[in-house]
Amino acid sequence: MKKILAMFAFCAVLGVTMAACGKVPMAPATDAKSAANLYQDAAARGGLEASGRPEVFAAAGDIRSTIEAYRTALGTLNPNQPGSFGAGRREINWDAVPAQFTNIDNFPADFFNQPVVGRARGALFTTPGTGFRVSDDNFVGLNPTYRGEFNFFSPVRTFIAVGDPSSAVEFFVPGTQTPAASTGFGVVFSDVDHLGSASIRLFDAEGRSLGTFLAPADPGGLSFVGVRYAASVVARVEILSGKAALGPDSFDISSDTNGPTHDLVIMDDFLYGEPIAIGAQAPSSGASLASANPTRRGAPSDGVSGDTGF
Ligand SMILES: [Ca+2]
Ligand SMILES: [Ca+2]
Repeated sequence: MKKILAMFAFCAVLGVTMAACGKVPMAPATDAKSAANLYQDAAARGGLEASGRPEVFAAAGDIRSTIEAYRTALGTLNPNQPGSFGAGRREINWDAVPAQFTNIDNFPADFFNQPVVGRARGALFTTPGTGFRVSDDNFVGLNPTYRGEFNFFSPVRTFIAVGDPSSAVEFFVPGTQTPAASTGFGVVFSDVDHLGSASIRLFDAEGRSLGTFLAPADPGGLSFVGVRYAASVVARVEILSGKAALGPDSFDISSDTNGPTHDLVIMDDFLYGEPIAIGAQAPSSGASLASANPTRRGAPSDGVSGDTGF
């Protein structure tokens, strides 16, 4: 009871919605003292003052209702086509990534910003590591000891950075080189054994930190953390997915392997607000695009959506 009360107190401090908050106490072994660190360094940042207090959505275990609440907060799912719709959201679930880009260590960093219907989503990936990998077997092909270690949220493909557990997402007007900003970003993690092993740090267009937000732990299960602002202020997101990179010689702390182990974590769905050109908060281009294609909002007619698309 003490732990649950403390968790609700922490939720109130964070401004987590009740829908999301209801899921947080399901996180096993997430003690209240650690949970207080879920919202780390935003308070001291001028960026936060300029951007207002965000809504934070965090859950572990059964994360579905929290993700639905986050989707509702971000707005309608836009089709995967070039240009900004000025509002709503985009998603990446990796699941329709073609076979030739799956289970390789050089998944294209600009795959989801290419000016192609189905791919254009305004997200460019970077990493201090050597590349990116999309897997259709939760990375068992990379290391057989991972069997049963990781799970997908959306079947069946998942994602990691190669050679480093850190990566970043930069936003662009989808399918263009025009820098953009979003109302927020959320990501699903799998096998967060310890609080602090998975997090997102958001930055505004001037490079100011808006805060670091930790994913609750759920060993062997799924975790989610998502943040949303009222305005499109998030230009870049740094993601920490585990304490070490996955690889043939890298083992999770829950494995039976002798030798050094680390809390390894993988990623699944990315959800984020529609990228809007920086300095164009009034959705001029997006509004014109949306109004020119009014039937393209919501469930896309081309059959490529966040659930069934890439
Ligand atoms: Ca997936
Ligand atoms: Ca782990």
